[in-house]
Amino acid sequence: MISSKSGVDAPTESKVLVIYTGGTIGMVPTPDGLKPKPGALVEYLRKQPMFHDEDYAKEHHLDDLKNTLVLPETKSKKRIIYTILEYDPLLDSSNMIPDNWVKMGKDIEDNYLDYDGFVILHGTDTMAYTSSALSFMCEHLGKPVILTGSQVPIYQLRNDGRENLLGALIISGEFVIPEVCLYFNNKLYRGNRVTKVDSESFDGFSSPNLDPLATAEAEIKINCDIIWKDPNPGKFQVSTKLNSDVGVLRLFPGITADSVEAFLKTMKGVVLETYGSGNAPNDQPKLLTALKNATDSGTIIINCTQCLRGTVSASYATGQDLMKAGVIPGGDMTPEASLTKLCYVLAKTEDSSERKKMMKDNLRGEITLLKRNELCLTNSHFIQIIGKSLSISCKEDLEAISNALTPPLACSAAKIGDIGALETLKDMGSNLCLGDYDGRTPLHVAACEGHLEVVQYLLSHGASVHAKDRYGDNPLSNAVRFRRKEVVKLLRKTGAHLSGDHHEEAGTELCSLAASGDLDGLEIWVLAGADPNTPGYDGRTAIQVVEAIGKTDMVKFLAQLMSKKSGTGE
Ligand code: ASN
Repeated sequence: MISSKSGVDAPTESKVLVIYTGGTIGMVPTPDGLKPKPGALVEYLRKQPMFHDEDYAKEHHLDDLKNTLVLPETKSKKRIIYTILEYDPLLDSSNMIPDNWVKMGKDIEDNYLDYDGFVILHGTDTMAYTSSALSFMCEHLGKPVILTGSQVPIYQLRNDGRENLLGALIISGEFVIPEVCLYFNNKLYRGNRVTKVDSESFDGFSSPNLDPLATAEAEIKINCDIIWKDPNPGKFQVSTKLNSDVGVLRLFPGITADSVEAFLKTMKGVVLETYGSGNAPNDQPKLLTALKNATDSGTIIINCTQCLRGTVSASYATGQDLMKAGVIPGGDMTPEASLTKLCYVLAKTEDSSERKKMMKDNLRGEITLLKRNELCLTNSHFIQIIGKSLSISCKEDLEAISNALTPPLACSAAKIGDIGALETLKDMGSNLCLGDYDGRTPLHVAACEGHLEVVQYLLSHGASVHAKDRYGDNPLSNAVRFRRKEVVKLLRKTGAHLSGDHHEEAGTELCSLAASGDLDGLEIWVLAGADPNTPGYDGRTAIQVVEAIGKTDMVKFLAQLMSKKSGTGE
């Protein structure tokens, strides 16, 4: 429940610090265009009855305090006393750089104990970057920090600055919303979920993947369910170290591998803006190699969609290939949140796997990790959570539950090609070689799916190539059935051979593949160790079948396969 700071016992005054950094809200026309005017805003607000109650200020000696004003009584009979801290110089937010975020963060930290809430007056152009950056920098925030500004200067007759500033002051003075937020056009948004979508409309911001935290209509309605709850509460502090070796790379049709490579070379962290649900061209091996080389050398690349709404998913092969190149799926994070999260995370730790983990984690409500209806065995997060929770206790029955659940969890992780989830299960003490209720091991599943890296991982962690499921199939016969050539080769190298039944059936199978002219099928069976000289059920070999039907090209092909096979010493 979000407490309003009003109530029977609640103090009738609250204090808000307004950090005024610049932006259109305080700009005046000049021959060179709109520019902020130092000192003008506080003097303007002092003269507006809706922003300053002179009588109350005199009566309570607020006049003596520099740049301190007081709002008229709010509906809940509260006085919001606010002090304006004006920056010098005041900036058009297009001129903001990470050092400016650091200054704001420090000012919040220095004044944290003295105020109930903070309002940051800021230009709209880069406000979403600042609100995102501050959301990460402010660790264990317990008070509201609300950014706002306007599309039209507050000094003009018709403007949006008045409503925006008033709303931000009232919400920050009346409610304990422990988040960095952005208030615009009667809506309070989570700061790391917003993006500027309109340069003219008063409704200039959108939070495409998260509802507003509050709406200010006749009443101010707080959406309590989605207000951020700090999972590890602690003492408030601002992390002022940021790494600015980051950049945004937006894909476009025709982008070349060379330009991608050149860009990646200069960066420690990159937001890759991809198409649709996180897709990139996968028919240019050089481009994927450039990405893979960069991630291998420690560059953190995060995949964000160019779409305004929606999430990066693994639905398409074009997206999955990015994951294989080490690119981290950014879910439904905005590019602004992803970029500033990179600045924060890269400065927080040097450890590459820790960096990747932080980028994937939900640090401040910036990413939707799991929707309830996605709770299923093929969800990496779900598998990891179950794996971790099962390892919490070592009581006997929990251990038994863990043993029973590990195989299907590990098989599910193998199915989605998720080495991270397998690693978590292994770290929790799970045996990755156990079979499920049908005796199918993670290696069977990875072989069926053709996940070569997972097969490699499992083999290097003790998985047996000889494990048989209830149908007598081993991982090699599974890989043959689904024609996973590379997996077949790898399994053969590690000692796999066709299991009894398959070995016996090989002759007949080869004959029928030969009869139907299926070269691929023949090749994969021979790669798996089948001998084209083995007779089928009618005593003829595959070679005799193709000779009989006069397919000379296939006779050649089979002869080649056989000579390759004898070359391998089999
Ligand atoms: N250029 C201005 C700024 O971002 C735009 C605005 O505030 N509406 O500072």
